[in-house]
Amino acid sequence: MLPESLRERIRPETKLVVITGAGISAESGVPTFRGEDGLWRRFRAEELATSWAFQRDPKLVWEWYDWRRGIISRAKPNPGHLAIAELERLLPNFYLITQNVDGLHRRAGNRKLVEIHGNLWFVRCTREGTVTENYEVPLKEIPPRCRCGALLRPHVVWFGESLDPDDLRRSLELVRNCDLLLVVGTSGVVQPVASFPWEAKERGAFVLEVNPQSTPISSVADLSLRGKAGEVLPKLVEEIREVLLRRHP
Ligand code: BV8
Repeated sequence: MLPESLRERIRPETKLVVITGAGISAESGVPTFRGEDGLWRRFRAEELATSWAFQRDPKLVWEWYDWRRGIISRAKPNPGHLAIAELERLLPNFYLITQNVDGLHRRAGNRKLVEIHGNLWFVRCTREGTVTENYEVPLKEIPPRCRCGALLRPHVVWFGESLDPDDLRRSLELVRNCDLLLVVGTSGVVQPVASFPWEAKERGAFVLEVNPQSTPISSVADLSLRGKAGEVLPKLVEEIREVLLRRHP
């Protein structure tokens, strides 16, 4: 499956960065954003995942998050998630940047990761800013409130909001210094993560895309594997393990 130009880059010290999007959770039954299943009622994510929508109708926004939390609470990490957890065990210089807020990478065993758009199992007080874990499904009270009485909001990055500066700085540093960038299940539309493959490529990284569809990232990718993450990634990991064993016993 892998060309020699990639196999020769696979060594024990290879700096591998993985970027994932909603596509990797599709086989776990979690709706993607832009797939035909991306709509909730008649709303697009960009309409609900904003501070404006929350100010206007916090009940509606929380009903959407409660719906998503319900689906994700019944979902399990799939072979795609498990393959990425295996890569973290195989390569010491591994890091995962996920746009997904579903927490499935953590449940699959990844620890060296940044959830760059947040995690919907964490809530934040809109007055005090305190962040707490909340696994209540369904939520008893919608919209939920902090003990101080103020509204709680999902601890995620909404459209129009800036990413956590430390997460952004760290992610850019990793992407700009990696040997291999593996991009899985993202449509490459949402900034600033969508520009990361170009950051890596400009600094000589090999960019490998896994996606059944072509995306803007396909134009900068050295190789695009057209298939589902849950089917392609386990084979990819097997091939990487074999190269490591054969060439670096
Ligand atoms: C910001 C958390 C500073 C919430 C999310 C420049 C130009 C235009 C607009 C902008 C710009 N710069 C900034 C913006 C605004 C905006 C943006 O990019 N808008 C887009 C829509 C154009 N960006 C922001 O607002 C960011 N903040 O830049 O702050 C600033 C602020 C204002 C103005 C300027 C600068 C914040 C972005 C973060 C938003 N929060 N999530 C929540 O989830 O509730 S984004 C959310 O949507 C997800 O986290 C994810 O990132 C994104 C969805 O994208 P994907 O994950 O790629 O999923 P998608 O459904 O699109 O695609 C799935 C793919 O999987 C497909 O390609 C499909 O083929 C594939 N697939 C399907 N099945 C499988 C598969 N692949 C493999 N296996 C399968 N089985």
